[in-house]
Amino acid sequence: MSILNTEKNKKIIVLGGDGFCGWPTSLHLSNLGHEVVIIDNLSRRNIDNELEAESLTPIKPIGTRLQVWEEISGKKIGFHNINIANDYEELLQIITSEQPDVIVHFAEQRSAPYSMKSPKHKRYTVNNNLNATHNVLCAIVESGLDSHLVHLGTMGVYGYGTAGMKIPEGYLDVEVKTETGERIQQQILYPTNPGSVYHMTKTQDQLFFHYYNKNDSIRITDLHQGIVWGTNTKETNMDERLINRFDYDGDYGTVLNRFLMQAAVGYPITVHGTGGQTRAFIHIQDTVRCIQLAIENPPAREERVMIFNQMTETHRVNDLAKLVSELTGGEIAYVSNPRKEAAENELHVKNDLFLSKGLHPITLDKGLLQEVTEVAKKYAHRADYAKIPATSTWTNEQKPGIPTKQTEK
Ligand code: NAD
Ligand code: USQ
Repeated sequence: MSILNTEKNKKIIVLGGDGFCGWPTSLHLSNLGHEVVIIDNLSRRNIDNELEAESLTPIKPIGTRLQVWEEISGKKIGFHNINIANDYEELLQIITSEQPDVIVHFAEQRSAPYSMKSPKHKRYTVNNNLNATHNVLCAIVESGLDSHLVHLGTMGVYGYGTAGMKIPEGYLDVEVKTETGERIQQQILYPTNPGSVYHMTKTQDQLFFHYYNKNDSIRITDLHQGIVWGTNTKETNMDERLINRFDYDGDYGTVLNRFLMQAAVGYPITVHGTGGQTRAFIHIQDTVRCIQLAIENPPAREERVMIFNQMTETHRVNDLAKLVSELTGGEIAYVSNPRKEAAENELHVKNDLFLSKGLHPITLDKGLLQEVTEVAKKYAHRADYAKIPATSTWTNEQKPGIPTKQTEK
């Protein structure tokens, strides 16, 4: 096994580096002095074409983004357009020639509603996400390198019920009774409970990680991230042409950014059901900082998969709607829930690991909410109101015109 760069500055491949989290992360890591290479097949931009929905912010083509970054920072970011779920030989060739110290893996289909739209979308999400993750692991082993894999997972792997306890960081302490009646303490992967086909792919990623870590001693950090809000970071704010995506449509827009955008353009704030769902949140500026911290604190060889809960706070959807409404004067609309999810849930989460590594969480403050509202107002003329409603439903019963299981006569 070859020994990689032990200097402070590392060679880092960012898979999915053109996306909402990947782009600001690539800039942040480049700005810190790391050598960054992006791999992205631009599938997210193609999905925009498929859905006829664009980012509210006018994102530039990847070539322009990279050229502008070089102009203003003097730093070059490499780019390869390949599909990591299909193009295994190309992926292996890039890893072998680039010899990355770290591979950050964002390259998956990440929308739960998109993953539930139709059988085609379910199958695409499973094929893309599982093959992407497995190909990366397989290529690291085949390359013979000791690259540290940092993967973006989701809080949704746990499900959102907590049985009165704080969700631990990946592993659950259990006590089992042996055949001789002895009681033994063990730690197991926290039982998974996905709420969509997309979330299910992330639970399956966990098993790939467990296996390759056990069998091949791959060093892996899995970041169980909450819902990301905000749009720009220090680096994407440096030039308008570096602007980050802002998804607001019914499939890719996430709840808090949607609420802020809706209020900014005068559209009613769309709370699903009673808004009793509680979820974990993190600001995009903290996302990039957490990835930096994960890279700076790699697991040792032979150490098990390191799992962090990458979130800073939890909120109930209805409370967020009220907060945004108070801040902006926007009206709230309670709409029927297109998803199959608990009407209400409590959520308590441990995030001690990132705090212990030096994260100073950005929490929801009015100034930052105002900042997102300003961005949304600035680009309100680009909004297509027809794309705002969430129309992807979870079951056939919810889909108009689709036959459902017949009851026996
Ligand atoms: P995104 O869709 O904006 O970015 C993903 C990028 O990966 C896109 O640029 C896409 O083109 C690329 N990609 C997808 N499949 C690929 C493939 N097979 N080969 C090459 N490139 C491919 O998503 P995001 O919001 O930046 O999320 C990034 C990661 O973070 C995802 O894995 C997601 O599950 C996780 N995450 C996101 C959030 C959030 O709120 N956005 C929250 C928790 C976790
Ligand atoms: N919701 C509304 N109104 C809306 C949109 C959403 O009430 O207009 C509700 C949903 O019903 C759900 C909650 O808000 O209860 C969160 O929905 P979301 O779309 O913001 O988040 P989710 O589908 O869970 O997915 C997002 C990212 C995904 C990531 C996940 C982290 O798209 O990539 O994995 O957040 S987590 O939620 O912690 O699992």
